[in-house]
Amino acid sequence: MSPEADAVQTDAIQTGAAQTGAVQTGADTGLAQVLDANGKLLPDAVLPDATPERLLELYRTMVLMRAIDKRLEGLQRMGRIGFFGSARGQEAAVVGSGGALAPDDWVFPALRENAIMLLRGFPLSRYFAHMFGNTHDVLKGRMQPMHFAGRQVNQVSWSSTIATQLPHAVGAAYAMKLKGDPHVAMGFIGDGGTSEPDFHAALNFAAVWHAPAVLICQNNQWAISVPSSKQTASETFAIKARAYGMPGIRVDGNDLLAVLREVTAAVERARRGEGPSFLELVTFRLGGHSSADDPTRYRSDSEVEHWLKLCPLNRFRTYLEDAGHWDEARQTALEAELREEINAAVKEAEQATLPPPVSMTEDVYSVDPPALCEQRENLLRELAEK
Ligand SMILES: Cc1ncc(C[n+]2csc(CCOP(=O)(O)OP(=O)(O)O)c2C)c(N)n1
Ligand SMILES: [Mg+2]
Repeated sequence: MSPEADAVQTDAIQTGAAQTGAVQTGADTGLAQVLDANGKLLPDAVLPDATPERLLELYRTMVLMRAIDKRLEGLQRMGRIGFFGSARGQEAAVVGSGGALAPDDWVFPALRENAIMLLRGFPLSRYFAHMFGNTHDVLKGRMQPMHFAGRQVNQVSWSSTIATQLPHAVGAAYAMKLKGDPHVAMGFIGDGGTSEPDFHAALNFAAVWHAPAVLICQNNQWAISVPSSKQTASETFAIKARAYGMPGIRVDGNDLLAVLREVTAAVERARRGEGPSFLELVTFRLGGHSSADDPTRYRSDSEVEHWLKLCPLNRFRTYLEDAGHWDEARQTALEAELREEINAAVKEAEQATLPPPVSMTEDVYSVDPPALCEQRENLLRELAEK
């Protein structure tokens, strides 16, 4: 992707200038949008098929996601949790994608899509339990924080090895097809992950097998310190889908309504047996790569300020207010309600006990091999001697 192409894309998102009358859709070099930079409906905008109640539920999850992000950042800075990866700025891409799923569909996330679990009913207290690795953590404190999983919401744990989640999603989708299971697997990858061999393998197999998979690239402009312009020489990320033989769709990832509309269309295509799709959601990571990163070392303040003006929460809120579904009083009440919910969840998570160290020897074998039994006995003896 040339720097010139980059500039054009940014401009398109900022102004809605790519729109010449009809809203672009289904294109791998255009940009599907519903809202302009300020949250006003574009001329001839095609809205997603969603009730006001559903849109408000999605908005609530976006505000919750932003509030959790802020709280986790503070907890990490105080040393109360060990690691944190922000998704600030990517709320529309995450929630709009998750909003397209049916309850029994599957999610194979990368680092920043965890809020989809909350949208699909995963309890907040268990969400925080994972960040503290306590006894209520479904992963029993064995994973690094931010590697959530939830069987009850069909969300598989992310592996830190980037891009591996895409072949997993495609494999699961193919298995569903073979079994006649009418569900869809959604897999996420970052712009940086597209340079991994797993990206190629996943898209190729998905298309050849005609798997019911929806594969989503969150192009948040950076892969740690590597900008998207240095990640690929392709015109866009979405255009790569052409080479594999599946639709590629490029969407304004800070426009909740556009993401919801386009991802829903891809999910429906997959469910109808029409095969996989690849979507590029154009967005921006407002925070650092993780709590171990200092983004001021490699990117300018003006770039961040540019994207702050395109805040997905503000744009969607303006739309909701214009449609008469939202106002300042409701916003204040929601923020107070979420603060209380988060406070209660953090308190509960910090007060819960940690899993006993010996639990690390459990859950792998139905019958433990002798070597593992010996290690467990040694561990128990050492702990008793302490
Ligand atoms: C296979 C592999 N290579 C390198 C890394 C180190 N690494 C962790 S995150 C990351 C960048 C990921 O960028 P991107 O895919 O754009 O996702 P984002 O973090 O922006 O959401 C890299 C290189 C890794 N985890 N796995
Ligand atoms: Mg990235």
